[in-house]
Amino acid sequence: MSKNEEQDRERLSVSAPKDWAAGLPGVVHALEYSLGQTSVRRTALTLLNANQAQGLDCPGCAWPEGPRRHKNEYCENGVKHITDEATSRRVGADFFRRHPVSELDGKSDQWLNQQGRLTEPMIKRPGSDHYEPIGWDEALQLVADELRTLGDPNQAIFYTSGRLSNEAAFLLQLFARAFGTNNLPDCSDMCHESSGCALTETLGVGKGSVGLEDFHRADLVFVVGQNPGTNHPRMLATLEETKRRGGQVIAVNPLPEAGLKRFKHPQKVRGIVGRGTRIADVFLQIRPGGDLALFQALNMLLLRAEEESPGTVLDREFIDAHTTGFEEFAAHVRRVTWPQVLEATGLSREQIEDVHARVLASERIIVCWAMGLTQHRHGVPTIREIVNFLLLRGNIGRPGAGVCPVRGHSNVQGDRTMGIWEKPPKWLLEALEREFGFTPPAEPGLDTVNAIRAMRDGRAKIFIGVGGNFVRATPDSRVTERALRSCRLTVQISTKLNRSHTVCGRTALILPTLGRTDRDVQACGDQFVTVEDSMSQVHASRGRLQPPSGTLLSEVSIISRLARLTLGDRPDLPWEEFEADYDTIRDRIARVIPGFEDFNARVREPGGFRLPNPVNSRTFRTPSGKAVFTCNAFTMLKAPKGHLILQTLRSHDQWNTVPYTSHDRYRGIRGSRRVVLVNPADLAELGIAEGSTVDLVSVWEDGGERRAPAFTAVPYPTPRGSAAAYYPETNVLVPLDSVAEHSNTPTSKAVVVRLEPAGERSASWAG
Ligand SMILES: Nc1nc2c(c(=O)[nH]1)N[C@H]1C(S)=C(S)[C@@H](COP(=O)(O)OP(=O)(O)OC[C@H]3O[C@@H](n4cnc5c(=O)[nH]c(N)nc54)[C@H](O)[C@@H]3O)O[C@H]1N2
Ligand SMILES: Nc1nc2c(c(=O)[nH]1)N[C@H]1C(S)=C(S)[C@@H](COP(=O)(O)OP(=O)(O)OC[C@H]3O[C@@H](n4cnc5c(=O)[nH]c(N)nc54)[C@H](O)[C@@H]3O)O[C@H]1N2
Ligand SMILES: [Mo]
Repeated sequence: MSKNEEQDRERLSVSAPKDWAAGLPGVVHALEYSLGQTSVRRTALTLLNANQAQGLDCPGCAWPEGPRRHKNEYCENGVKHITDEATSRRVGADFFRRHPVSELDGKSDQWLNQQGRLTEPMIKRPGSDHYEPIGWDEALQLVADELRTLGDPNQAIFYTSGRLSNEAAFLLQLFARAFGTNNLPDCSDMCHESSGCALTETLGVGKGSVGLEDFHRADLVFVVGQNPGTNHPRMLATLEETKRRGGQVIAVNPLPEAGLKRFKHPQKVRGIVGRGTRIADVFLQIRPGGDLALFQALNMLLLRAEEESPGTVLDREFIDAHTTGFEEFAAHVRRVTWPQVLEATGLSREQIEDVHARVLASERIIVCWAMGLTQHRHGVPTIREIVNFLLLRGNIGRPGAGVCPVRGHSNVQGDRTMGIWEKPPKWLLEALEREFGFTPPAEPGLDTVNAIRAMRDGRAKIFIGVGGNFVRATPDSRVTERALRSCRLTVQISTKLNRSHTVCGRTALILPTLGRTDRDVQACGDQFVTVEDSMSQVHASRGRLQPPSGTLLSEVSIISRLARLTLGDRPDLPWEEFEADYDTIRDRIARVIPGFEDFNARVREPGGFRLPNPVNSRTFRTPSGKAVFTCNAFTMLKAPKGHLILQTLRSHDQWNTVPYTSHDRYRGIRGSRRVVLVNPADLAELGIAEGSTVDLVSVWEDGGERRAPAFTAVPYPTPRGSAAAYYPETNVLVPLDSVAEHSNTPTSKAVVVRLEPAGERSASWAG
């Protein structure tokens, strides 16, 4: 725990959780944060450009913008996120002269981020405790030389975060593969990888199938394991539209999140002065990890209903024509029993039967989900069971129905489309070979968890991060820190200072880059980049702000120059041309990636274009050519006596690893992030006083002790036996080997912990 965090804790105050989201306070809080970061003029310029057809893609989340954009198409958290990048504060050579790395390492994540935008390349040489300035040419030559001296290209790791544009992502995977490795881990490994796995296996495409217009037609929308009021605020406007057109919403979550209850549209008069729209018609307060059991119960009820009135419940025509595995699945799910389901979900039979009745009454159903499903050991089976649920009544490949994994980073989906993947499909390798004339490596590379293992064990020696904050986003912080520190070289291509700059290899480089909001001018003039949102819409993004310093290079420039220095001049790989004119990159993408034909022309249309999802024409690219019913073993999470299942989640005032303030307005928490939310009955049973200080200690089969010290125990309406605390402070508790089956995603939503009393009551505790 850093000094700042300790001080933060002294100011904790707690009030009742809110039961509505957004409205006027949302706008006020957003502008407050923004004006604390930059001038009125820069704020106005940035916000007017956000999510407009020819403007900037808001990097706040991956929810689509839709064709009819509001003049102020932004949300509170989008505003905070954009202005955090557009800040007027700067971190240059002088800053690093004043602050040695060891001192910066003691600062909180929030403090590091608040220092401002990085302005010049910096190097920390072996044995030194200071970053010092270095020229671009020298810095990139150093990285190229280090890469070339590796015994094996697979000793290098190229990490990306979903902020990367399509153009930069395409070049990065091209560079890594021309260099000879598929070591392309990305933040998706910790995020929606479970969705990708489950959907590819069952439907043939690892992406969502619905578009915004489907939400206008749906009769029933499930919002499972997701906190849209904080993490996808614009989704609430979409759900409000579903409701206005007569649809219903069912929310499934262990926590009564404010945005799931009521929404006040911040850009509509009724949202400012009215009571707002009730979002969830039904709220199922499920036990952590109980979703698989819930959907199995619903599937079991559908099968029974069909037996009672044959030909009226299931879509037999669809099942017969388009699916495989129905009989085995049906036999499997019929064996699920009520006592199991009730224990796993913590729900009552009446609640589940009520939802079943609503399902029967609904022609068109969408299921949305996010981290509450993917970051569980059985995340992949849970999502497969949701696919079973939709297949039963033909809710796939029809308007108003389908799957909707709600992505996080604004271009995390696009990066995968561009080939950022450690397991490249055969078609991609063949297409790259055809286009560029070299044979890319075929053996799979390292994902995030395996990259940490490889660095820990000395098998990987160079880490290059293009965006993101690897050391804080990943599990088992102490292990990951040691892994990074053991590298020969770590390179971070970043916009802002973060912990991955202070936990670094023997030699470390910070390469500052342009952000989404910045104007990007290259030899051939002004450039724009492109991104793909959660619903496969590909569109342009153009920054308009004066960059924070004249020396910044774009991600495309940095990757192109590094590739050229590493691989030497090769006629098949014209890096200088790519850097000068991003159209030339898009021409290559058009020839390599299916669906991008005529890319340069189509992306210049207002709003861009939508990549076709074959699922919507009931074409399933699975080995059998059909959608697949699966049998998923019944799973239940249960902590041993005296322990709790801890989920690690986001507050309302953070963006992933970067806390903006220490408040979490909707949950009624102010002044500290070191809180653990626990059911009051559990606190009583464990003999822990409300407001007392506890250490969180995670319990894992390797017997090792993982401890997050000094959290205040706050009573909160979370299901019995479970608890919640913020990420990334609690990543230290997530064991590296505790991962989801198939997807290798860390199980950040289910860490078995015990609470150890650690001393006095927090001074400011007021109950
Ligand atoms: N403002 C803001 N916006 C963001 C982000 C941000 O940090 N800040 N991050 C972006 C990114 S990268 C992502 S991936 C998304 C994340 O968006 P979310 O998935 O909404 O993020 P989390 O805070 O992890 O919240 C997980 C939710 O799942 C619930 N949950 C936990 N366990 C279970 C369970 O077992 N079952 C069910 N049904 N629910 C469960 C939690 O109570 C919580 O409401 O948001 C994106 N948007
Ligand atoms: N315990 C726990 N761990 C989790 C999660 C959880 O719920 N619980 N969630 C996981 C999820 S869903 C995700 S997506 C990951 C997030 O993992 P990451 O994507 O690695 O982390 P971020 O916090 O988004 O990265 C923030 C940093 O990105 C840099 N940055 C911002 N914009 C740009 C840009 O335009 N270009 C470049 N080059 N750099 C930029 C800035 O320097 C900033 O400090 O964390 C995962 N980790
Ligand atoms: Mo994410």
